[in-house]
Amino acid sequence: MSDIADQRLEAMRKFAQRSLENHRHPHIGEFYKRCLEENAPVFDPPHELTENTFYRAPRSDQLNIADIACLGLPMDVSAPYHGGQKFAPNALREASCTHGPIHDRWNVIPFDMCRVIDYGNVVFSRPHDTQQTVQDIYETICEIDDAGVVPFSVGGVHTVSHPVLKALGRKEPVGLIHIDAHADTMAGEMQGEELSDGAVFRNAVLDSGIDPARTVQIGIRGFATHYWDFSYDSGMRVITMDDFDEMGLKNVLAEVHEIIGDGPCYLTLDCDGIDANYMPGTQLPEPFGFTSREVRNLIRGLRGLDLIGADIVELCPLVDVRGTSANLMAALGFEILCLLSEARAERTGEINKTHW
Ligand SMILES: [Mn+2]
Repeated sequence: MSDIADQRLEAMRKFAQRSLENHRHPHIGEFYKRCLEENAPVFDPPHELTENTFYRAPRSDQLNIADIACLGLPMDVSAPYHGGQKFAPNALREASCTHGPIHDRWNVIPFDMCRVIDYGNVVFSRPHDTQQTVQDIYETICEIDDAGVVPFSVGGVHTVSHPVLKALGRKEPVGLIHIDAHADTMAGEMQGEELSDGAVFRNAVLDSGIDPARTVQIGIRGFATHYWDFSYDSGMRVITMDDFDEMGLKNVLAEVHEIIGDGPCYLTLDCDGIDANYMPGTQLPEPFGFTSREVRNLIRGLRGLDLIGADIVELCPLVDVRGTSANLMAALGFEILCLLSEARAERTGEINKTHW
């Protein structure tokens, strides 16, 4: 072999020895070293995990030493078609172990910006009682918010977002980015229930949780569109799936940023906003929706907004197909965790590391 070839091979051998501690992005190397020191499981292969938590965050109920609380809201009542959404938090914990801890485009590490915890699942006092379950969620989110902690909730049916927003909007109604096939603003009762997953955002407006003038609903389509007069009457911006196709992502994002502005806002992601073929695991899968990349890029485009909380709802593992829906939601959930971490760091000027 020639000298030059030898030298090249020698260089390749050196590259091949580079370990994660010595990553070409120094902050990744530092994070990896810290995880080794703290026995943090975030780089462990999934088959070695004995306990699943959201994105392998430490399990804790100590809000006084947390910045972001990931929690399960396993609400299974008030949906029109079928239940099973209560299994979503645990399915998402399991699916989340192959997502993160480093954002693959921005190299952002939420655990290096915020103290992230898995706060567990809320235990409902009367799980078949819609009113009481909504009240239990409201009280839990008030506690989290009073502690200055950002809630990242995994439902449950979409009904959970109403008490969350009622709690977060206590001082002032917040802005809302709502990704969904359905606007969920229907008037009156659904199957005898005012607090249904079809009326979440009407109820959130009436309880001063959200400001309709700072609300954008994106991806709206399908069989129930005649129910959404309240969205238009109250001044929400409804961007249907057809609008999205005609406007394109760039223009949609420009409008979202203009409507939401600098004020506090919340992101709610109903998984049926995503096309039924990418998202079979939900109660009302809707065709003609977002592809997985479209919805990811839409969420990424929310970077810079002052997000004070978020949720993922309506995942139903009982009708999922080989875990594809849970896997996609877990991937999108990590995108959201990155946004929440950046927004909190920016808002407070604080950088706190998660410790295991
Ligand atoms: Mn919904």
